[in-house]
Amino acid sequence: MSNSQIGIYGLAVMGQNLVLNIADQGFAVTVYNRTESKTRQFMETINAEKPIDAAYTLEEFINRLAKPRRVLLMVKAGKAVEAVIEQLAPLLEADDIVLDGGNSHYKQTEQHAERLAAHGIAYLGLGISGGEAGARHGPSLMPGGPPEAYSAVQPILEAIAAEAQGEPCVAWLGPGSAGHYVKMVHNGIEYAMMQAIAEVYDLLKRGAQLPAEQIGSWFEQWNQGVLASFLVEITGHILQYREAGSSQPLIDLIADRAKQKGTGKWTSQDALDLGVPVPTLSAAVEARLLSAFKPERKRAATLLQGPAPVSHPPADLKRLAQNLEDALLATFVCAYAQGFSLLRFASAEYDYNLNLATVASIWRNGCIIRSDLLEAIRQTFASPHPPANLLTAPYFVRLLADRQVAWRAVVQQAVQMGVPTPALGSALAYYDGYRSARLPANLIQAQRDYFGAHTYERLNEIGQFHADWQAK
Ligand code: 2AM
Repeated sequence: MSNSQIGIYGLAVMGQNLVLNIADQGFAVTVYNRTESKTRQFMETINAEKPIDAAYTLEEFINRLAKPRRVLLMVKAGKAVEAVIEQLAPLLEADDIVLDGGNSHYKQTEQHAERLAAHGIAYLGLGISGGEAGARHGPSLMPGGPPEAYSAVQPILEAIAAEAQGEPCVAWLGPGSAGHYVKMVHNGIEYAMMQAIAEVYDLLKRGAQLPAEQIGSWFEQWNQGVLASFLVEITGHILQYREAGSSQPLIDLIADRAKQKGTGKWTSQDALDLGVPVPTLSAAVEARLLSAFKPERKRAATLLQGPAPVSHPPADLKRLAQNLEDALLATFVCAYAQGFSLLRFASAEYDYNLNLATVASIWRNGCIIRSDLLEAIRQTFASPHPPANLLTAPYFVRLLADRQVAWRAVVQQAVQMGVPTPALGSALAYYDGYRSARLPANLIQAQRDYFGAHTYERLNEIGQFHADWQAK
């Protein structure tokens, strides 16, 4: 029988959950995994009624699929994707479609697409966000590649995606690696939002000396207001979680060394290559790097002086909560602003022709960075004259104007307490830098001209100038 509507290669957690989601929408799926035992185990756990069957050889897998074949790869990005493409290419035919659902680097996606295009096989880079639960019940999907290939998988992707205001959180984003690029930037923004939340937690824990559960209940309350978002919501749960029989919140027992897989770093690297500032996204990557230096930090903690420790929690906790809510919201806005600014430049540089309103639209639900802010962001980019940067859209001008005083107070307090806030602080510096009609780059230019004769431009005359700086 060759009638499955899609084949899924790779049965790790995300793969398994996507298979179940697709089958629940009534599509027939054939699954395959390199390690056969994993396939057998998976097949034992599922209800026999579901339209899922398993293949144990690649030939069998490919032969079960209706033509044009649709094969979704859910294997590790990098070497695994490369190896699997090598295996599949000789078995597939022209017009077949391969979707890569992993976090492949966008440049690799371009290479794979080229390699398969030589055989007439279409390659779609498919960003998938939402973690395990998203994959199972509705992720945000970010596809890019040949548009006609997208049309051939559109009904499946639309059926399994999350919904926002009745619309599926999936849309064709652009040609080539557009989907994986957008997913990469999504993750960069995710890093920044997570770091900002962690800093607020730190200010309340180390600064105000509140217990985790109380901090958690604040996040829970914030999630009912303007900060409503997946990450704020789960933080409320996390901080209030105790293992059965434990006298301590689990969060107090978790090692403070953050890990990463690379998408956040890639976002910063590409932003640097394109010359687009994304300081808060980069600060979050750096904060994770510093966290990994645990033994050095422990030694430095015994040597380096900070301010005198706070001996009692701040008197006005309500005020503090309000200020932190404002600072976190403003930082979220800056993280989105930096991410979208990067997308705008990347779109021009790589010919993605991205529609930023569409990107905001499919991030409104299903994905890790979903938040109520994204509807306002969508509306901003859908307006007839969208601004170059989110910060200057009237809605966000007002939002930040109303919060900047509290935001400054938080950063100021953090500095006084010696609690590092690279995300909250870099976002504020980005805001202040962006709203500065004049920056001190005149001095940078003068220095460059002084030691390297790099020349400078003048405000009062057109041209390139060089001064004889040491002339008396
Ligand atoms: P495995 O179960 O055989 O290890 C996440 O690790 C997924 O990627 C798993 O399904 C894993 O298969 C698969 N994977 C990792 N490396 C692979 C490779 N070189 N070829 C095929 N699948 C691979």
